[in-house]
Amino acid sequence: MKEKIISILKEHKNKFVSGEEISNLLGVSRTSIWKVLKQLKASGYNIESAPKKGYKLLDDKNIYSKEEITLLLKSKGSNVEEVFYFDSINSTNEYAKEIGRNSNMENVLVISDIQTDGKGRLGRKWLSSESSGVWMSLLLKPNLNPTDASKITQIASAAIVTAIEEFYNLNVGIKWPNDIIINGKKIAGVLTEMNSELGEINFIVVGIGINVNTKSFPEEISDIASSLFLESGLEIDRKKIIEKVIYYFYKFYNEYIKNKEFNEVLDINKKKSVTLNRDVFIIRRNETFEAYAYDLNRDGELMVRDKDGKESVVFYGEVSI
Ligand code: BT5
Repeated sequence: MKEKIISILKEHKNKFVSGEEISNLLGVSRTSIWKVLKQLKASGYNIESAPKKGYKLLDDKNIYSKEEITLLLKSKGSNVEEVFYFDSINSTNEYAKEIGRNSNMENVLVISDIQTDGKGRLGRKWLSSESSGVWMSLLLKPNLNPTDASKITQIASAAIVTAIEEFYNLNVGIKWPNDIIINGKKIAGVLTEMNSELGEINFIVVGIGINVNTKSFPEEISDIASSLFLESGLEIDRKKIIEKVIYYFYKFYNEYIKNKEFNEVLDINKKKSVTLNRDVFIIRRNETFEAYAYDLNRDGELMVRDKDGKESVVFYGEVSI
């Protein structure tokens, strides 16, 4: 109901629409409409009400809510079927995995204004306690081989870079495979987690964290982290970033799932790479070795050449530049 009332107010933007009209359009009593409007005002919507005239939506910028995000994604015809929104949650990836384990739902977006226990890879932390970033996870159930799951990370990285470059005049790089870098600092990261068995994927959760309007970082990461605001001086409604990232994610994802076409994503990952054409350190559980990273192969894996000229492919592990 909230969503429907917001849509009606948006259709009549800057014009009054009477309680009676809304009530006729939705087939519910004027009292229920009044109650919902009261809730909307309380959650930050700037709605003017005037006796005899009705209600007018003045400004809906910067409102971060389930209704706004659902409307935005629906109007753009994205594949997202359901949005779960939280003001605060431990980790959107954890919640999406929970849905994945307990339901048949897919193409679900879990989003939270803040995270109290955001996750990075290998048990690391993703700091997301400020409501200035985009912290979201998509639950997917692709018919893929588990060995192809790493491509989902690259699809997400390509989507983030493409989306950011639409809004900001910034040079965005990808540190293979999941770090998004501007001026040497990390502004976004991707965490892809998979639940699979016997060569089949049950579900994949791709978590995306983007520092959008963040003004400062805790000391532990202040040297390595930055935000789109700090790099550009531009403050932006986070919903715009969500819309574009989701749009490009599904554009690339559908191309890959339906047509097995991965070239555009690969091209972006290569073109934007800050890892290629240089010496890098490959860090694995028991060893660290230095090698020259010279290309990504067709599957997006990192191809390196060691000091003795021996070439190998890096599927996993940490790469330090
Ligand atoms: C990542 O891991 O970069 C994956 C980040 C994924 C975050 C999203 S937010 C929505 C979803 N829900 C979750 O719980 N997670 C996902 P990794 O490559 O391991 O990088 C982690 C490292 O980045 C940390 O050890 C810090 O050094 C650094 N870091 C932590 N918070 C950061 C931040 N906000 N901005 C930049 N760097 C950060």
